[in-house]
Amino acid sequence: MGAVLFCSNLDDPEEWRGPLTKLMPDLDLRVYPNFGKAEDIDFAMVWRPPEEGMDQFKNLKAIQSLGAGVNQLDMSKLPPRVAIARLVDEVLSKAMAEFCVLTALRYHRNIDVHERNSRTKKWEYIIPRPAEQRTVGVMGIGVLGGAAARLLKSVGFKVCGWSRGPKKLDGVECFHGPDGLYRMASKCSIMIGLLPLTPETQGIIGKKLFDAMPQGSYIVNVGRGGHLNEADLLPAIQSGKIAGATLDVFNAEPLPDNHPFWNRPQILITPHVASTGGADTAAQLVVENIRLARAGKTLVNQVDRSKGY
Ligand code: NDP
Ligand code: OXD
Repeated sequence: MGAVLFCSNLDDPEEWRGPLTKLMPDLDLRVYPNFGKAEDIDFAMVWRPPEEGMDQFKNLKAIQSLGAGVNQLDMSKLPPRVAIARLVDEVLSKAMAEFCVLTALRYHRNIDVHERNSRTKKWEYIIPRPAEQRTVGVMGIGVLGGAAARLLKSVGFKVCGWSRGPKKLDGVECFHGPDGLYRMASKCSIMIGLLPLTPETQGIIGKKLFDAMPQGSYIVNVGRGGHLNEADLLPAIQSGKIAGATLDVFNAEPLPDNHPFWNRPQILITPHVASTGGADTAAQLVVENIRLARAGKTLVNQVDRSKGY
């Protein structure tokens, strides 16, 4: 039987070993870079592949991403025989939905303004509006965006969602396709980016989107840094078109000290913490995928490599 490689600069393999071996007692888990013979490896759990790539693993059948996103795997460098699966986990979905509601409510209830005012002893009464008068847009209504849209709805917001193909979500006004985004944007004063990063979605949060939104709107990007056209954000904030942005993901992480986004009162930076999965709950999926890969079957949550997500 083959061995499973664990390769991540972010995740602790020992947190996974217990839950995995409970479900698969004969699991041979090897942690990069101490994986022994490369030809033993037939399955890999990976956040970011090693610098030298995955070519040395000639018997690799499948990669289980340690994240919901897979862009960091650079699929173009992986042979077609290697199947890829995304991590889908209820803990991850719940945490992401919480983060989206938290950031939407922070803007909706003007907490960002009160935070700034409290630093300068400014007593400014801003009349709170009911959530029902606010429309929040979610770009990407898959597993995570769908969970976020449902929780936003339960708080009382009007919710719109955007996807690649047509979709129905209870109580959510759904849009799809390139034109659909800008039709949706005209209704939304808070926009949450929860897309996978692909050539089609690169730079999609930029001037064209900001221009389509109402004056004084808010942006929340929790997808990937590459979705934001960074050069477009500061002028949009300067002009007041965008009143605030919460950014959790960046092209370069950690965000470099000299990056112009630091120290902007209208930008809240969080260090890629919108959501994380739990090894305890996700181990079930990983073990199922190890078994499926070894049996030559399609994985659960297998990525469509032609779509890139
Ligand atoms: P899914 O694959 O379940 O959903 C993706 C959604 O995006 C789908 O609705 C899909 O449309 C839509 N989409 C993809 N391409 C396009 C396009 N070109 N135009 C319009 N819609 C598009 O992904 P998840 O919800 O599980 O995850 C989304 C992303 O969240 C991940 O890829 C990752 O980058 C990010 N993430 C961030 C985390 C953080 O902590 N900040 C944590 C976890 C994930 P359709 O339904 O038609 O296919
Ligand atoms: C993920 C992430 O993709 O944490 O899961 O960003």
